[in-house]
Amino acid sequence: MKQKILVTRALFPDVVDRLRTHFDVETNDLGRVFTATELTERIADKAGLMVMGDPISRAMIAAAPALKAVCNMAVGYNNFDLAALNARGILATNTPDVLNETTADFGWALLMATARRVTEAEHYLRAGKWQAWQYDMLTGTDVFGSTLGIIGMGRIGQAVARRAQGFGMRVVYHNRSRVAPDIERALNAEWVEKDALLRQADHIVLVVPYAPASHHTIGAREIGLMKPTANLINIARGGIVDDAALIEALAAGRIAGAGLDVFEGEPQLNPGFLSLTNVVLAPHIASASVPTRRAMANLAADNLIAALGEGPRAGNPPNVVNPEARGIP
Ligand code: 8YV
Repeated sequence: MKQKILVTRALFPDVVDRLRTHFDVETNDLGRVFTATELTERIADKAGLMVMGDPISRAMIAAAPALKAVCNMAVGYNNFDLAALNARGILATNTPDVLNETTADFGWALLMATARRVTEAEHYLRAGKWQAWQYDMLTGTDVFGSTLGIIGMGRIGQAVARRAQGFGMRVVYHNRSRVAPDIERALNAEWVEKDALLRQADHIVLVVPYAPASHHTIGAREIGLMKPTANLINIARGGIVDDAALIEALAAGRIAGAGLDVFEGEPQLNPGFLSLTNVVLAPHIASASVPTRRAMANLAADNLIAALGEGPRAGNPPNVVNPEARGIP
């Protein structure tokens, strides 16, 4: 008899078909995400889950006695209660690397759109406000030749830094630990303290994973250190930035602008963002290119197939994030 798995959200049909060759697959055909209660009920008899960022809580894990693997279609995995998974010996996996370049591209899309006020310009045009060329119409900040500050120099941070070379930028970064000297040299990137980065950078890109220690990495104090002409870009996670403090600073013109793909409490967002003109807002789409989403889906499926003991990597999925869970019966 095939093991039972749940795919929590709509997915490429061919990837679901691939999973069906291995498992008895339950899908979500509701046209919306499961509520926590629905998810708890549905995972009760499952051996594995393919999850698209859905919170998997201690209570859900406790209600799923057969669960052996939870496989996120995402590189971030702060939606998992890892301590609860570890205690039960349940493997958790993510989808690293396959989204680095696409996510970095989108960071740059937000950076460019914010610095050069692209969405504001389009709204201006659509509203019929364009009467004549004016020397100060929609003037923004320069990207070429400016200083880029990257907070979080992991795989995606490095992909963001690589692109800066074409823009003749000075690159400073902050990370808990410095990256290897050869990588620093190749990226032409200099490690600096966080406060120094905040003071020096013209454009700041956030690419740190969410954890209690990174909660509100950027709050009122940090925004206060930024240049009044600086732009803040968040392609990491909601919760890395104190959204209320950011809204206040943007409204008061204490910094120039922000480009945001992620929000505290998303998909709800602080309504204060909606009345600001100096923000570019996106609904968590940094990894959303078709090839990348296909690669993420297939990698999450590879992980699930291997985690549940099928295929060439049986029992040894490529992207385990909690090796502590191994060996716990
Ligand atoms: C995912 C992401 O699309 O990979 C991540 O960590 O934030 C996105 O690429 C999203 O989390 C849904 O799983």
